[in-house]
Amino acid sequence: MVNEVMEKALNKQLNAELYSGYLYLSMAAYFEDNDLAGFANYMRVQAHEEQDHAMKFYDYIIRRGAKVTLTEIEAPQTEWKGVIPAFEHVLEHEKMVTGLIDDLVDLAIEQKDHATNNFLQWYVEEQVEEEENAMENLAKVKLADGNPQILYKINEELSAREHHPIDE
Ligand code: OFO
Repeated sequence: MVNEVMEKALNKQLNAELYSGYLYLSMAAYFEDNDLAGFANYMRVQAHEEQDHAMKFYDYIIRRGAKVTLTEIEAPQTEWKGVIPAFEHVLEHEKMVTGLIDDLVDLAIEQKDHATNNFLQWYVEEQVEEEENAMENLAKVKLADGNPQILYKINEELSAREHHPIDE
């Protein structure tokens, strides 16, 4: 079983993952509204991935005999000043999430909860990928700055992204 301190912290991270999904779905809507369907698809898939991250916490909390408690999800930003500010936001957001996961790992170690520490290592690795993707995408859109042809190509490329369920 997880103790009450871990139960609270895991539920808090479940909420943070749902918020990430909400933020990326909001970005998807923003790109739809700006006729960038490929960018919108990318963010929609990202939102789906975040939902998977949340459900992984959901399942783990239950497996450890604790209770899932859903709380209010903060309203995300709805407008950005273009693709570069949007992808800068993604990178900043993912760096912040990495910090949250690192704090959770610290807490699990402090609480001598080795199983939770082990469970969280999946997220530690996932955050490396999340930041890597965010940096790559930001570099790409910066290259396209002021060049509609490159932006069009990136938009096409991002339209190919598909959702794949998490491997256990
Ligand atoms: Fe859940 O990784 Fe992004 O936020």
